[in-house]
Amino acid sequence: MIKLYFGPGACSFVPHVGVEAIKAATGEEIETQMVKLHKDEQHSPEYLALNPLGQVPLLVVDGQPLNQIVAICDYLDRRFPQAGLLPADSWRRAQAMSLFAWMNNTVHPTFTHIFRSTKFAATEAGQADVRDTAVASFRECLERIQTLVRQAGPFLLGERLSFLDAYALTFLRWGGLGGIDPASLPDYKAYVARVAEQPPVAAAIARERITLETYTAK
Ligand SMILES: N[C@@H](CCC(=O)N[C@@H](CS)C(=O)NCC(=O)O)C(=O)O
Repeated sequence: MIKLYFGPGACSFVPHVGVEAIKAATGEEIETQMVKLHKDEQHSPEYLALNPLGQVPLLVVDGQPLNQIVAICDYLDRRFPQAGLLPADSWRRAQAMSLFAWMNNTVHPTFTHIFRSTKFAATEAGQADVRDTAVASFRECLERIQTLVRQAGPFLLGERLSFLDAYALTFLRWGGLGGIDPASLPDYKAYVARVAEQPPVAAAIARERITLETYTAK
């Protein structure tokens, strides 16, 4: 039995899209369980027993927990290659993992500095500085993704939807929350609209009850 724990709008959206794609491609029953991050459910004793890091996503396979997006997605792809969520060819897979690793180890933590600046500076002025610096870095990351989107098509890895598209969609949503107007990244915005229309992505968006419009002009 497989179960994915996710937080609405969080990075767990990446394996969540994968789970929906796998269900559609194979008919496999995979359970999804919402963790309300704003209610701190990720720090409940029951959840911490499964994931001592107190984070989503978490995949539980026959009672065994697995954390970390890249590991979860690699496992899902190897177990259900029919869903085609990562390339099968060794070189193309390595290139995909290279981009996936950058998203996970650079873009994602940059946003953490915007969203959780209190973790990175003690004073309000310091936190504002961390936030402003991180917004500028995050914008550079989004611009790199927009360049990659322009070179690729219709999806980041070409013809097939992959985990990377779900991550890219999540980053543009987060950018909106951080004050980055998606209209200033028009090709990225159009690509995300295209990604959101794909049935597994639309299913995950509906299950998480999230919208793409997160930006509000100041
Ligand atoms: N390195 C982890 C990062 C996971 C992560 O940052 N999860 C965030 C949501 S995007 C979380 O659960 N935050 C809850 C908290 O920090 O309390 C991974 O790749 O899975």
